[in-house]
Amino acid sequence: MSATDAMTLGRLLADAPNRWSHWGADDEVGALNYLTAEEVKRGLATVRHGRTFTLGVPIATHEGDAVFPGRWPAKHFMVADKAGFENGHWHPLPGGLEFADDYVTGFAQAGTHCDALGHMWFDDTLWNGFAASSTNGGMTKAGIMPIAERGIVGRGVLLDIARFRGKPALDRAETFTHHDLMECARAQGVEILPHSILLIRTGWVGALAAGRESIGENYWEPGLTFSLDLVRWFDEMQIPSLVTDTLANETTYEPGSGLMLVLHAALMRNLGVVFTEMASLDVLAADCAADRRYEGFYCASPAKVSKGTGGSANPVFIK
Ligand code: UVW
Repeated sequence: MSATDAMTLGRLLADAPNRWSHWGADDEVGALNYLTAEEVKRGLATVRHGRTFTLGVPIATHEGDAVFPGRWPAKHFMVADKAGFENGHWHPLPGGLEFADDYVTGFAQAGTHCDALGHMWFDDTLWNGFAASSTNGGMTKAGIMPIAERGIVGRGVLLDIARFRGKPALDRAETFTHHDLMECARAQGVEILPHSILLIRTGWVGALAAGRESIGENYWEPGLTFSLDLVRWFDEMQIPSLVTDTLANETTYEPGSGLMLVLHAALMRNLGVVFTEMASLDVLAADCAADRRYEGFYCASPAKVSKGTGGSANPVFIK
C-alpha cells in the first residue's frame, strides 16, 4: 500500500455516524445529554439493597501504578508529617493542632479517570468541530470541566465479558464486538436499554494489579474492536458513557487496519460518548454473579481540572 492510499481515520469513518451540532454548536458534553433527569430516576429505581461499590483503582501505589506506555505513575509526597514536627520543621498551630499534608502529582489519564471529549482528535478537529488549536496551552473547548460540572449519572449495566467467556481475564489483544455485549447481556439476564451507561469487565486491570499481565513493549490490551455496525449500534442505543477495566476502553489496535485507538475517534470524537477508563470492576462483578443482578445506579464525576484533558474519578455503583 502506498503512502497515498494508506488507511486513515478519516477514510475509515467516512460513513460512520457523527453527532456534531446535534446538541448545539457549543456543546462540550456530547452523549451525556442523553442522561436527563428521567434517566437519573431510572437509575435510582434500580437500587434494591443499597450495596455500594467504589470503582476507582488505588493510585500512587508502592508497586507503581499501571499506566499506558509513554506515561508514568502518580507520585505521592508527604509535605508535613509527625517527623517534621519532631525535627522542628513544622510547629503546632496555636492551640496545639498538628497536621499531615501531602502532594500528589500525575497524569490526568492515569488511574481511573474520565476523558474530556477533546482529549483525542484527527484531521485537526475535536468533538463538535472545535479546532485542535483550542487545546494549545490548555483545553479551551471540550475539556473535562463541563463533564465534571454535569456528572455522569444514570442506569449502569455491567457486562462481564471475562466471566461470559469463562476466564478470569481476557487475553492480550483479545477482542469483542457489540454482538458479544448483547449476548453477554442475554446470558446475564439484563437488558441494555437506550441510554444505559455500559460498564464492561475484561478482568484486565485486576490481572495487571496481580502481575499476571504487564504493560511492557508492544502493549496491546483486549477490548471492543471497531466496525461501522458497532458505531451505529452505540449511536442508535444512544449510549452516553462507556466504562471499562482497561487502560483505554478498546483494544489497542484495530486488527484489520492496524490503526490505533479507533474508538476514541469513532465514539468519543464523533459521537461524544464519554469514556471512563481503568475502572476496578472485579468486586462489583463478583457481587453481580452472586445475585444475578447486573444493573444499578451509576454515579461518577471527574475532578474539576481547569482546562484539563481528563480527571481522576472514583465512580460509585449502587445496587
Ligand atoms: C489511553 O491510555 C491511550 O487512553 P486515554 O488517553 O484515553 O486515557
